[in-house]
Amino acid sequence: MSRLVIVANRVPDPKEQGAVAGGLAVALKDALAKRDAMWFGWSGKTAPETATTPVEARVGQTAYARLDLGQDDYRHYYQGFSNAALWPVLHYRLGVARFDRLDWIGYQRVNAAFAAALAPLLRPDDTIWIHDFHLFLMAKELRALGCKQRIGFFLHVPFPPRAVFTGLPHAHDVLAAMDAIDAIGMQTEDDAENLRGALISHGHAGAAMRVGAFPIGIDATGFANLASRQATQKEVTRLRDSLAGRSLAIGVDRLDYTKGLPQRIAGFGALLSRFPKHRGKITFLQVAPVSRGDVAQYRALRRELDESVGRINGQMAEPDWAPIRYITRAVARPTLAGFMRMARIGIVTPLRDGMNLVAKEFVAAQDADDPGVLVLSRFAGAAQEMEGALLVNPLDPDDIAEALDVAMDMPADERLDRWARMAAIVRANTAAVWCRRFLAALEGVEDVAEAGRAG
Ligand code: ADQ
Repeated sequence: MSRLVIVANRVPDPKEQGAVAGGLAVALKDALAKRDAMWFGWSGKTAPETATTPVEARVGQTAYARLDLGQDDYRHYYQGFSNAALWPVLHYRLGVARFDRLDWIGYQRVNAAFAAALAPLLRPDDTIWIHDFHLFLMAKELRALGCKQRIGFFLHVPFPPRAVFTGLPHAHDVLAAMDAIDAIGMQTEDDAENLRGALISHGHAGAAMRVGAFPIGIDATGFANLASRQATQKEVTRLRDSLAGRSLAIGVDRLDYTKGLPQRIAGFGALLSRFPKHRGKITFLQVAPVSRGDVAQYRALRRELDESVGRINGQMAEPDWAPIRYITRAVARPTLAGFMRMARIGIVTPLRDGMNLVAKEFVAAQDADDPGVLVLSRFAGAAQEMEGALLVNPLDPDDIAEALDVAMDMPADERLDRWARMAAIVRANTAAVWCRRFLAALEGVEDVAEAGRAG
């Protein structure tokens, strides 16, 4: 089998893989166990200048080639065009986006620099799989250097309707770069349709034919085992004891403005004010470690959340009960799995999300004898698959409050029925299945859109 070259913005240090194994590394684990592979991308470190030659390492049959980013490139490519322009636009948030010509120039420069550093390492029969919005232009740059290998691309985040996407300066250049890709994977059929529409209206009908939906999954069995093993661990026992028999609702997100945290907090507040019978009966634990703390929009969000959590706790708390527990530090993954299993309600209400793996993790973590209820945003990709969830409009705190009220009162047989439907999907469409389906489309099947629908 040919070698698989995985290209991602961020490639963790192979020596630390066990500890911080990123989501993508987990999703690709099965594929990488079976064939030669190379990871290529940013090391996560900065240097005065972007390196031209990557630092190489090898662990088993997997090679790693990682580059440090120069300060200027970090600022314009990563913080600028990727995080301040593309991230909000792709999540339908034109009003939050910040555009600067220097950011676009930096984005082009880094995509070209990555291609130039990767090209000499390639073998003629490699299969190249590029991940996510940081690297939209890289396939085109590789082609310009003469690379003939198959190139696939997967977008982990949503793709908005054309009218939103074209608010991005240089949207046309981003779309044109997709001509160089053999298979373009999206999380949902809606995202795939949006991208096809944008490509066709900009005269790239050929690329539109190669777009398909490949919803990502998790290692469901692994996560379920992790969660049940944790049931007797110290942190989990401490939390259980502290609840004193109250129901737990849990939210787990990076602290990001796409995750709908202010509306979620308001929705929980509305539950307590509109349905007072739940006061003192439920505790909401939100874990949201700070991310991208050096970007202004993220600092403002943090202040807003600090204030609204404080206000609701101040108004509603009793001497022996605070309605919201809010943690902005990271919590270890096994502990989170144990917390999820204990929760009566999982609250996953992003304003937009490509998939949202927390929704699937919450389902996988449940105890099959007494499962909890998932309250899920209709605007997360996961909503397409999780029809057993209580679907809500994440912008509407009253809708969230009403769903939480239903979840609190839901009889055991309905909980079980809804959960079983979701669990069957989470177990069937795992990370390994996702990976196999995308690679089959990239390496074999001619019609990517058809391969996407077949799944
Ligand atoms: P993210 O935006 O990072 O991913 P998500 O899908 O929820 O969002 O994945 C996050 C992962 O990190 C999950 O495995 C989760 O358990 C973990 N995580 C989240 N919050 C955490 C916390 N507080 N502490 C510890 N771990 C935490 C992007 C897209 C998503 C898409 C994924 C995968 O934005 O829509 O589902 O890629 O394609």
